[in-house]
Amino acid sequence: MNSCLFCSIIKGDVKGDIVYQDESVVAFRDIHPKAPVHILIVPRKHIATLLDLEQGDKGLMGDIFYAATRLAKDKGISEDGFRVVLNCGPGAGQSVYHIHFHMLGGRSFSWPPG
Ligand code: DGP
Repeated sequence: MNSCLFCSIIKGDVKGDIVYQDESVVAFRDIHPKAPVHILIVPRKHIATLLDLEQGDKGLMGDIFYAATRLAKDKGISEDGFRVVLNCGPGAGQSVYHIHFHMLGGRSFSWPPG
């Protein structure tokens, strides 16, 4: 998946402001932040969309949410609250086809999202 932007960030071929990594997950700051804290949490494994998840990826999703809890505490947004969002497909606004969770915090959020 040489043409995948997030695979390139994970490999270090494209610069990313990495704030967390473990054996299965990498998290880096979004280049166009929509909140004071806006971090993208991605699996090292290339998975294009949520619909491409396989049975063997179920544990990986737990790894991602565990990383989110670590990051929330580390970045000081756990007390006030934060949002974790995944966009799947063009109608939801997905623009990078390597599955990623947006972690947003540091301000209030309205519901429903736009
Ligand atoms: P989505 O629209 O859900 O696919 O979100 C993709 C996000 O990726 C968007 O918020 C902007 C971010 N993004 C795009 N290009 C780059 C990049 O080169 N570096 C970083 N850190 N983020 C990027």
